[in-house]
Amino acid sequence: MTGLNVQERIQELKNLLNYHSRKYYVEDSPEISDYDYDRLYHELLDLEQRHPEWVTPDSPTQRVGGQAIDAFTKVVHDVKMESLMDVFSIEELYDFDRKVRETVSDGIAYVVEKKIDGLSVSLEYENGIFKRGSTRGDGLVGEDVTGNLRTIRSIPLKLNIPEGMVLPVLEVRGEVFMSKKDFLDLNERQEELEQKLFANPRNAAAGSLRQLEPSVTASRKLDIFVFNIQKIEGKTIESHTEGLEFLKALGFKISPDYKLCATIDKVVEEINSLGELRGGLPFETDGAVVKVNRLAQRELLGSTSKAPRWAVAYKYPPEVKKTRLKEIIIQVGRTGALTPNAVLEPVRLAGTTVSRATLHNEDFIKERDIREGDMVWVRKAGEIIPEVLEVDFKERPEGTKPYEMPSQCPVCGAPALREDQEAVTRCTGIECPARLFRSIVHFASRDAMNIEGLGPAMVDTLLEKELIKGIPDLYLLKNKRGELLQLERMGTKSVDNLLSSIERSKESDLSRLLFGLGIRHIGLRAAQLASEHFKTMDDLLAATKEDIVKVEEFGDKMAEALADFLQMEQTRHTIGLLKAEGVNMASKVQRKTDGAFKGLTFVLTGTLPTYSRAEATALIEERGGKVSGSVSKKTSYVLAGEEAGSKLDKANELGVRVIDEEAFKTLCGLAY
Ligand code: 0OX
Repeated sequence: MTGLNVQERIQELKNLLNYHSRKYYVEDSPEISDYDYDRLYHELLDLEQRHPEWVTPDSPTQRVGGQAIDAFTKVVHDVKMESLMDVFSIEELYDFDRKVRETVSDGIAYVVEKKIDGLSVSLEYENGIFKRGSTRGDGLVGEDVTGNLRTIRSIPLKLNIPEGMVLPVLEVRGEVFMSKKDFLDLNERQEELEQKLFANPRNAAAGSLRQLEPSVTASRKLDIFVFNIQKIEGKTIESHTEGLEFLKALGFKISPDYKLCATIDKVVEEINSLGELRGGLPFETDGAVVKVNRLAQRELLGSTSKAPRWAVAYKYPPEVKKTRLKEIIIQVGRTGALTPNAVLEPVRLAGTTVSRATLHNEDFIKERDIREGDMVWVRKAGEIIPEVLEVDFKERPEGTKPYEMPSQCPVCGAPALREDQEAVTRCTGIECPARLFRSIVHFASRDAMNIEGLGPAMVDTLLEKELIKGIPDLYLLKNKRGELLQLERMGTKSVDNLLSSIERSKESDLSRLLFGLGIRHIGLRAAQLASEHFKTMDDLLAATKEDIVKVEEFGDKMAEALADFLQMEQTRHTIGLLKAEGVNMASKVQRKTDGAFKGLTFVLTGTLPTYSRAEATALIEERGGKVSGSVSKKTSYVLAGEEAGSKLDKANELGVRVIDEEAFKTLCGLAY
């Protein structure tokens, strides 16, 4: 292709992609498949990489900014981003209408819109090109989040300005939000990764938009509805509806199904019907916004210091209903947590028919004495997930029994146990299909089998594509090289690295394997002690609880947990398969009784900069030293890393020497 041809093709691709992106994200009516879209996208990416001089900010490839920004720059809003006055009753709506009429006497019409529960942003365009976007902040000063807003597919980077029109300045306002489904999916992922959960879609949207790393925002599936022109030069607009239609034609996704109402009675009717509908919508609405339609009338009405006098937000009361709780069933989540759910006599609640509600956990049920057969009050918490509030004890039928959590996982039949300090009951089956994700992530982790490239995201993909159904399947992945190469972002090099890391893990010490099986109460150190004591997996499998309790530092609880786990059919099946694939089943640690550290006892605490606990322990034991779990006067050294806790205090108290990793390396003869 000649230079000119390349430039033309780039322009053509940009136009095509912007067009299809709008069809998909704004109009919800795609004309081409995702596959074809991706192909066009990659063609553009490729051409731009070869000709960076032709990359422009309106290119669809510029949506995911790779660079992190240090902090957000402040943006002073030229036109104040006002807030809305809230009303909570129909009477107050009539008051609002009366006040409007005191100033504007004739030809009043209102627009009723859904009030989207997200966060308000301003988008600035110059000659149709998206230049800057910011959060509302306090209405006068917000934060520059342009890079993050660029990742939202329904924000046009370039507007469809009609032929012959010049639009030097356009600033619009809209609400960035996350759909209910994407919010639930995000929280599920957050839980798996042991990250903080978001309380509601609004928080999730706000947290995702105010990220320093735009690629994180890009992964969060945000969306926007635009509902106001803040500033415009190049076109006169006379009414809100005209403005909305103009914005739609420019390529914005506008406030959906807004309604023009000639009277306040019609407004009330519309609000009531929206109230019926809203629970069933894919996104959260916390009310309805009523706005005077004509802009000249808005001018006359003006604003108070807080909000415009020409608009009001009606807030829906949360709905609560009483219904029969027919049965309590158990759902097993991907972390193995058993969550009790109420099966209800179906009831209409905030726009949907509710027949299930969460009961959270055992304590929630016990504290409220919720029983099968009870009449219960139900509400939608955060308007999404229905929850049982309380029992109407007056209506309790005869013969109900207090609820007991099951002692077995309903999915796989393995024992389900609740730890002392925890609220949740968890399945303990290593092969349980419900908790497979967590089991595999742990198995592959650094202190376990240390399989590089097999983090949570990769495990998720492998399970989703059904390339693995259990831990032992990891060792069969070498026969699925072709399928692995088809995965997103998996080139030859990464596939080969992953496969060789899996192969290498077969040689891991028995202690790593034991730790990797994820047994209750058996941490890294316990796994090391047990594996050194029994030497082989076969001997461990033959051991009774009484044999196991003899392991150094083992208490009753640990011995019982390990013995129970090793007796489970699922455990034996998995171990059998791992053995058949050639995974090492023996301890390789030869404890030296002499060496540089002979007679020395070390205690490890905190996180070391480079060594894992397992690595530091191995270095000590190779030199004939001992690692102990608690500090005493007999301790020779405390090896302390970051966030070292009470062990460090104890060492200082007893005058035990504390060393860091550098000093430890020197002691080991590993420093240069
Ligand atoms: C919403 C929403 C918010 C424009 C001027 C004052 C309030 N969350 O859906 N705000 C507005 O209007 C602004 N409209 C909405 N639909």
